[in-house]
Amino acid sequence: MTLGLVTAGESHGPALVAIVTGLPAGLVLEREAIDADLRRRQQGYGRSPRQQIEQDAVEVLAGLRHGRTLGTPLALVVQNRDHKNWTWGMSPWPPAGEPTGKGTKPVTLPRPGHADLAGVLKYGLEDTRDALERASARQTAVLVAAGAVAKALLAAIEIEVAGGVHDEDDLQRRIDEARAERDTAGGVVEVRARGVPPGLGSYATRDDRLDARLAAALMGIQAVKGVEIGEGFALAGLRGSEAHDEIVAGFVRETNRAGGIEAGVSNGEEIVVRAAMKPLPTLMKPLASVDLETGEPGEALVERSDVAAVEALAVVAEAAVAFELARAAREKFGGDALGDFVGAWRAYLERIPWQRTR
Ligand code: EPS
Repeated sequence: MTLGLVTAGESHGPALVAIVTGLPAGLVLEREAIDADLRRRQQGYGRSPRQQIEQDAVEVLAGLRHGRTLGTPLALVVQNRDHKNWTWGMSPWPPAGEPTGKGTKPVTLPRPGHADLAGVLKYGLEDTRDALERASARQTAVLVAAGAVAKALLAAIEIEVAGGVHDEDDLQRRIDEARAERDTAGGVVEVRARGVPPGLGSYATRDDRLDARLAAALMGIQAVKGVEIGEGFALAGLRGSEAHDEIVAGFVRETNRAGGIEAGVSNGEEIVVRAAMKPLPTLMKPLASVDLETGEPGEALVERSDVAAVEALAVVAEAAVAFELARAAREKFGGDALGDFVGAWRAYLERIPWQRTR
């Protein structure tokens, strides 16, 4: 048994949904901790006015009783408050009555950089809204809720995960400049995980490799175009003698250029991963496009959007990394009941001669 996650939900549909499977029974979840992460994701420099409409909060429909997991699938819901403005346009069933509110007219001018064109071609759609609604980064809200659950499981084995913006000062200046020019900006975020013991992930098959799994988890987030583990790309320019982290007493390292992972397995050092976010594709000064209906050149769709969502990505990346680490820990330590999971972790730490230093 391992952790599983499936999400559903459109940006302006009724709600976002996540189902988390494989959680041990007996894990205490705190609603306030989940909602605090949802709030963190909504904050940040450069977000759209949409964030004033939404006040994300988690609802639990299954898998939890009196704040403790039951060992059964956990069903999480985050409502889209904005849906009330889209009830006709985003009605799951054929809408009754005259078109009213937002999303009533088909969008036929795809934005370069968004899912609009690829989605329409791939799925045989006529209205890019049928593609862009699911591709929207709105769905990261429910990933953050699932990540908060994963962080609770990791806390039981003393692992802490924290995400942040890599270069915050520079970011604010770049966002201000982009906004003034009706443009958008991207940036780099970093996630660190402390207390990860050696031995999560495996070199046995490429699907087991922790670095490959973390990279996939980060790449799975909207607008991420690059991932780096530890010193990543910079390592390519170093000599072997400069690049690797020497092993000292206690089987620990004085440097951590590998970012806590060697051969796809955690090595007991802090896990350090970075993700690069491209500038968002909805531009107030739009790029060239072609009308899907007429084939005539035009300008891409302009609609309310963020100037940048890099600070939000830091929270989302933290959630994605936490979920993947929790999944790897569940594989390593098993446990249908939380006590079994924690007991296996304790026994493992007694067996290995590793000294936790960070
Ligand atoms: C997004 C466009 C904006 C963002 C949205 C992601 O939404 P809207 O078109 O409703 O203004 O605000 O992100 C969120 C709603 C969120 O909660 O993060 C997009 O096109 O990806």
